[in-house]
Amino acid sequence: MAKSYDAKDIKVLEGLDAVRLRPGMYIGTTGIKGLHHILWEIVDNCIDEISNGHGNKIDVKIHVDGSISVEDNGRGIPVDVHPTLGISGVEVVFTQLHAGGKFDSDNYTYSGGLHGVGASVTNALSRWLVVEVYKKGTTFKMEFESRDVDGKIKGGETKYHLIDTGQATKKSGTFVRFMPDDRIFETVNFNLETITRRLKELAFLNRGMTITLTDERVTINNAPLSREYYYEGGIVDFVRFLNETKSSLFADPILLTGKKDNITMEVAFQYTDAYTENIVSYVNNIPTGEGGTHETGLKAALTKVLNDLAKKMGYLKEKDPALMGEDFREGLTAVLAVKMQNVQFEGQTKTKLGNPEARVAIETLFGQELQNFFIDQKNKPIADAIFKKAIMASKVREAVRKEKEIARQKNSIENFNLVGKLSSCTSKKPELNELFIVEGDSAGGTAKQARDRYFQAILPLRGKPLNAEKKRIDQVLLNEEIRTIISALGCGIGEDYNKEDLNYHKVIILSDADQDGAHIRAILLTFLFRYMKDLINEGHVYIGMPPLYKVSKKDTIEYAYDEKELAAVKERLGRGCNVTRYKGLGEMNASQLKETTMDPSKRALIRVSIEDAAAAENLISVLMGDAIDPRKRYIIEHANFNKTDKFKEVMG
Ligand code: TTJ
Repeated sequence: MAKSYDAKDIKVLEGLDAVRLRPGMYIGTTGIKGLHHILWEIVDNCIDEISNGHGNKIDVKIHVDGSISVEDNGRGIPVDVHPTLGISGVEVVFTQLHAGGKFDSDNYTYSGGLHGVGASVTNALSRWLVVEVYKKGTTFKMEFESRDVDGKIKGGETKYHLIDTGQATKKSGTFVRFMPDDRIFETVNFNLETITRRLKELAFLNRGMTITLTDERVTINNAPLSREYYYEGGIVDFVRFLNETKSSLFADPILLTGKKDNITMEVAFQYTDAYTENIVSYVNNIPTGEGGTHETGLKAALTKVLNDLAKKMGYLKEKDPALMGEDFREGLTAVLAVKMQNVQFEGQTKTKLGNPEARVAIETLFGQELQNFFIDQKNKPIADAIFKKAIMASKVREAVRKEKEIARQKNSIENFNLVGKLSSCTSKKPELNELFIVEGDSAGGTAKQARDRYFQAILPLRGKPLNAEKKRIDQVLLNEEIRTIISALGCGIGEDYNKEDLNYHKVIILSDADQDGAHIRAILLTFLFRYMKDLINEGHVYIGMPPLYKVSKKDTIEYAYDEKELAAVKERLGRGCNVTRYKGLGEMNASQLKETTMDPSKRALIRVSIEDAAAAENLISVLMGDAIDPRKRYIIEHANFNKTDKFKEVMG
């Protein structure tokens, strides 16, 4: 039976004024993040109500005047009068700090940690706020406003107390509309994409909820922009969404759930042929970007249970060494959603779960459920796929380890053999030095003639061994050219990467403007992304840009890097000019290559940047993966490095 709940249950801890005085104490910042925070304070109430089994729909609307409204179809905030405060439940919720059912663990099962400062904070920081409660066949209404009281601007003042408007309705629920105060916030411009992302996430995390978003500031075909999110599968659909651009190893994500010591766990996961892990975790719908105890428990159970099963089911022999956790997480996409009380956040951004009991509960629950899942014979094909992948990952790991060892030895003795193909430069100043990685021996030869041997080194890539479709990264790593790159750069790979040892501060990839060239470039970037991420992050990696066209007229020769430039050059030179399209680097002679591509005063380079690791991983998996459609899409959108983001180096 549901517990009775009315205005007297709402705990009152302190008054409101402090909020306007120190907004940062309550919402972190008065920037764009804080602005959205006061929206999430409202939305959280609706999520709580629906999670407790009352209602199934939330509608968020951004209005033309810049205000925003949120409506649910729950039971409606209590309208009866609070016995000691003598005001309605609605008035309590919006005027008393820390008031709200969520802090009463009898009526509300979980309390949030990130938000949870209460709707009164939203009210205090608004120009005005309107509430309607639909209940008992009628519409209740109350308004709040910001007001000048004795020369002091106050927020969340009662404009009029709760009234029964007499407006009949069959609806049940709560509607709140507010105007954030532009004297508090640096900006009051709600961001459509920020709100979209969070509402979609909430819809994934709360299976069966319908969440709509309307932005009346934006019209499409005379109708306001509107979006709707509803996921029957909840976090299973979330995993599907995360894996959309990847090739999964089995059709449907696995869902495992459980409850222990008042901690509930929901995990959905699926493996793809990618090499990275993607674990997304939440506590009480709050993202835990830095992970924490719940994730630790999940990983520990995954490693332990799968290792046990690997031996029991015969994927590993009794004497084989156990696989490592990372082997079982290669290609893993997982969403972990935990619900618990008294959440403690830690870490730099306070997005890391600290509660030790969460580790224990999740390790136990996930371990049990995972074991049960694989005991079921009909899941054998899934086990086959996972263990095959993990065993392959362990072999790659072993190969990488050996490779590092070899590289280390070579470094300590002499790396004469390995860098044999490298034409090094004479300067010993890494910050000046440039390494050109050039596709093909013949272009490499031309580049050698074209370079300034004082600071430009040339490493020709034969290309062939790299050129096969779908090379695994371990094979790439064993490739002799790649090994040459590693020893030429001198900075080590993976955890051994040390920027102090880097021999060249510009690493310039020079490949043909065709499919093969694009592929070699993608493989090199994949390699650098995975094993020398900081090299990219610190801006050392560049793509060289040979021109696509030569335009000549009598003694004049000009170059164009794309169609637009070609048109401009043709116009400048006028009638009777001769255009040739370069098919590859090999068609240029040394002086042409120097002039167009290598001479710092004339060339153009594209600096390879990683906006963030996630985007880069996507780029890599799109370019390297098996999922044909996303790859095609990607190439169509971003195909030609030569056309986009070109910049001329600024000469010092
Ligand atoms: C209803 O009665 C039982 C305990 O929960 C009560 C309640 O307050 N439910 C509730 C609050 N549903 N929705 C809200 C709510 C909705 C919005 C849009 C804003 C606020 C502050 C609360």
